Order: sequence, then C-alpha cells, then structure tokens
Amino acid sequence: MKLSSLLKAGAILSLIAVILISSHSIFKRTQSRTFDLDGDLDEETIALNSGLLKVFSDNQVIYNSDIAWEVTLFEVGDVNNDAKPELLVGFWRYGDYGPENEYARIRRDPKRSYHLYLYQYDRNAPNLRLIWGSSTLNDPIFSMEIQSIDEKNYLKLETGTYSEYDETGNISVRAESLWLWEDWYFSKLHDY
Ligand SMILES: [Ca+2]
Ligand SMILES: [Ca+2]
Repeated sequence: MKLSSLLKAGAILSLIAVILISSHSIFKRTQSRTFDLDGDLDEETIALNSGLLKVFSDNQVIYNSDIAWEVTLFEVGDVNNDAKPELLVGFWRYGDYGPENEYARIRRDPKRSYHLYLYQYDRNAPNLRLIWGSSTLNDPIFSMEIQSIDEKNYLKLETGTYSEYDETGNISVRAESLWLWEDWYFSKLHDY
C-alpha cells in the first residue's frame, strides 16, 4: 500500500474513532425512552438531559426533577412488585435526607450525596407522586436495572464509591448487587 493510501486509511480510522467516542459521550449525557406510566396505553416520554429529568405526556410536562439535583440515572418498571410501574430517579444533591433520622447511616454534609427516589402515577394528582425517597445511599449508583427473576422483580445495581467521587468527580463500577423491595425499603440479597 502506498504511503498516501496508508495515511488516508489512518485518517478514516481516526474519524471513526472520534465519531464513536463522541456518540458515546452524548449517550451518557442524554437519554430518553418511552413507557406507559399510567396504563392508558399512550406512552409517556422520559428524557434526561444535563442532569434534569422530564416526563412528557401528550407533549405536556408532567414531571420535572428539582433543578438543585443532578440526575444521572432513571429506570421504569414495577420495582416494588405492586403491579404498578414506578419511575426510579437516581441523583446527586446537597443535604442528607432528614438529618434528624438516626437510621441514616451515612453522612455527607456538606458534600453531595447520592439518592434514589421512586415515583408513581396517581390519577388523583396532576402528575407523578413521590412514593419513597432514600436517605443518603451507602454507595453512589453507577447503573440500575430492573430484572425479572421467577416472576418477581429485583433491582440490579452497579455502585461506585464516594471516595473516588470526592477525588475525581466521577465514579466507576466497584461492586454489583441485587436488591428486593420489602414493605418499605430495598434489602440486599447478595453481592456478585
Ligand atoms: Ca400513558
Ligand atoms: Ca410497582
């Protein structure tokens, strides 16, 4: 192969690499998916963009995450096995939930901490209703996925560490675990 063809091939390869890298980072920042949250057979659109989560129904916004939060993850599905879907929102924020609550084992104030909130559609409310909010989680969540095993739904998590977050501003996967909703909280079944 001539030098010019080699250079051309090299340039094409680096162009492909740039496209792959940039589309990956765009995917990380922006995600959207559709899901019928209220069971009326019309799908709502759930869109995460630059740390803000919005839910649209018939082109109307029916949910906006708090602008003080940085939402990094969401998931939809029946995570608590009550036959109704939830919207799961994972986010960073300042302030531990209920500092007066002794059960909150981890304290991060004044640093940001990671939280998971669950919302459900409520016909009597104009939008989604908060049905459960975690205090500061023991470990920040890197990814979450509802998994169905033997007709029961579980929450599979990949988690990172606050120490890495404090040092670098990012987290990477340090552990994987499987959780089951029991009455009023998630209990960890096992680590992987
Ligand atoms: Ca719907
Ligand atoms: Ca449910």
